[in-house]
Amino acid sequence: MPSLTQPDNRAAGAAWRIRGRTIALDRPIILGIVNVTPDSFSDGGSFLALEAAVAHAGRLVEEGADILDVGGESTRPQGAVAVTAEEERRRVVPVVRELRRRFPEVPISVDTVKAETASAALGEGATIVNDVSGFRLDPALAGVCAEHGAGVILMHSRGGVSEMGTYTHASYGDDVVGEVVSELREAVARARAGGLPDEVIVLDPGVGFAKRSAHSLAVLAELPRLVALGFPVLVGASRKRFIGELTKASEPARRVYGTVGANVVALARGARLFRVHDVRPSREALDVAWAVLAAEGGQ
Ligand code: PMM
Repeated sequence: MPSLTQPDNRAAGAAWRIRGRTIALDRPIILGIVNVTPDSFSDGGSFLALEAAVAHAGRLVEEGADILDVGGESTRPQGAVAVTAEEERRRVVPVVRELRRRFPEVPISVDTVKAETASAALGEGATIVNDVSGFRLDPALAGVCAEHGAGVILMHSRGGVSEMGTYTHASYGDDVVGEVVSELREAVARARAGGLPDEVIVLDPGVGFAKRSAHSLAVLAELPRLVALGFPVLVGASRKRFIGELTKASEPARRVYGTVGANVVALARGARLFRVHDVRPSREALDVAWAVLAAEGGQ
């Protein structure tokens, strides 16, 4: 039975290099989610949407977010409609620009699968690209990230944007985690081929993406197998469907406690970055859990 805290993995990926700076992973790092999609802030691209997104981001920073993750294309199972690069840029770029101005110290990540959108956001001061396709969908994206010296989050998923949140490709053999790890190795190979150094790469098992609840639970339970690749690991369990299934909270906003539970166990299994909608609950829980884990072996 492996140790719950996996002390051997504690040192793995102790820092993450993103343009112009290094993020130390000697404590849990939280990415606060700023979704600028029509189902989040009414009309993406309008002044009101911009103001709402920036005000929301301000609350996330105040609650302890270390990084802001801005996305303009939904992958939600019930409403994922692929948007054009132009529409995505219209939603995301003004928000990135304004966040850079108002919170110059907070790194900004852009959640996109498209090189065009990434390039525009990186040009406005974003320093991280969060690609839920792990460089599968746009062959130009890795090169754009390399050009800008961006940090990258490579998430596991299967299929296109409109189906990756569904079960269309959720068929695995008897080792789900092995398949996820091996597909993420391929993502790392694509990153390297695009000219990215290993120090800028973070890996994410893609909870809920082409995964039924049992698959999501398996990747969280066996996270040390992903951590063993030597890259920092990010987990995005926040408000996901598997939490709703376990807690009977059908409304995503009511899945906060379940999210905290998933994040704490992921921390204990080696995750160091957490992408969440509700920052304060995870900030407090992860900081306390981290202090307990760090005291292991102490007096
Ligand atoms: N989940 C969503 C969107 N982007 N990015 C990463 N790296 N990991 C995730 O798990 C992830 C993501 C979908 O969730 P949302 O629509 O609730 O933001």
